[in-house]
Amino acid sequence: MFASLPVPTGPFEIPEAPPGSEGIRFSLIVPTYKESGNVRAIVGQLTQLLDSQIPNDYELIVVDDDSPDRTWKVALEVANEYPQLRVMRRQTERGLSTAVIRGWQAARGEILGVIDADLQHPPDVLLKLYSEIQRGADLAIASRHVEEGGVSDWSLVRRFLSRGAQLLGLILVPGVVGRVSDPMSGYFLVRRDAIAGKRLDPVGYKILLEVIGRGNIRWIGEVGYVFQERTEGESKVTWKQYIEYLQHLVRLRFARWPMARFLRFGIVGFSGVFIDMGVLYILREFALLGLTRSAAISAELAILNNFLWNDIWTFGDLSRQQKKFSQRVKRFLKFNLICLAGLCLKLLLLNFLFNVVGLDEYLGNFLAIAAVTFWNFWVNLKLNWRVTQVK
Ligand SMILES: Nc1nc2c(ncn2[C@@H]2O[C@H](COP(=O)(O)OP(=O)(O)OP(=O)(O)O)[C@@H](O)[C@H]2O)c(=O)[nH]1
Ligand SMILES: [Mg+2]
Repeated sequence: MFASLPVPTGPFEIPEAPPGSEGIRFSLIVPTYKESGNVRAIVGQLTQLLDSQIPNDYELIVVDDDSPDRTWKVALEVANEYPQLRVMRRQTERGLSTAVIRGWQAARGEILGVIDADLQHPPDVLLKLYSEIQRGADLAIASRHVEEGGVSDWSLVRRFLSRGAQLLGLILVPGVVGRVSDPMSGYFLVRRDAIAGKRLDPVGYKILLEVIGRGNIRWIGEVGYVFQERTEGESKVTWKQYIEYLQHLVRLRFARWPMARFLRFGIVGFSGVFIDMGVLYILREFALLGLTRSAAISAELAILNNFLWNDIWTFGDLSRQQKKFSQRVKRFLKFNLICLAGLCLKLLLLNFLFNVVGLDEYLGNFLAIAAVTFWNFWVNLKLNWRVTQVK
């Protein structure tokens, strides 16, 4: 019997060139956990299919997490009959996404892929995915939400959860989730060079999000498929996967969040508080102006202060590219508008948190300020200090 493949260690990073002497065209990972009843069938079907198209130029890698039903052992037996099959048995790590990456790290292919072991992903779709990559796609995804796609017999609750998760993803990381119709798909192929050398940081089940979020993916192809019912073994999806999914979205959000810039923006905002308070004090104590007038003047001066620092420092690299006086004035006016909208948003939010949620008013105020800071920053980055290419 063959020995199992050594498990790669260290960071989750795919090497630029395949390990060992010779590369091949295609490596397909089949992650398994308690799939002893499926592994023979899936390997048989995949081999038949790939032998007809790219004989001797592919490999299948079963990555099993030391399943108690000894899936790895069954897979090793099957490997005696199928020379293209290699088996990796992981005994220290666990989890679907990391299993796929460990498999890819050991893979020799130029094109890397993943398919479920439980026959829910119809094998024949693989050739369509493969031809998408041949046509030039960096990533080819089997999708339930394009033509010819669907789910066979899902309950209303499961459909709802699946779509809800997608919507949440769209809100948190539109630049990742919004690029594809089925971001939850676990059936796809990707070019090695699109993800090689990138540090992947997977949590949970959704390895595709990681590939789109951190890879260098320009062209994405999608192929419809119908998610089949399981006939052997059982699902491993529990509430834990939903929590991990959330955690993953937040990580991806911050991976793309311009942290240094945001910190500068926060510091500038903080300085504005002192200007606002200081000027208010001076106007009230020494100029003896009315409260409303004093507060309006101090707020506007704080806005001016924040604008100048943001223009010079926070977004300095961007404003230097458009430094005409008229351009600065325009930015200042826009900044005012965004601050005003932020103020309205803050009042709405505070009212909601206090009157509807029932939070303490100071806690509510603090949370509203935090939320509006994120909002202000993002809108300013996207709409105000953005460099437009149009001349
Ligand atoms: N190596 C490894 N494989 C896993 C792990 N969890 C799930 N898998 C495999 O990943 C694939 C997808 O898991 P499933 O539990 O079928 O998830 P699903 O297809 O999204 O959900 P169902 O429709 O409920 O089956 C299967 O081939 C599983 O055996 C894991 O922790 N480690
Ligand atoms: Mg499944």
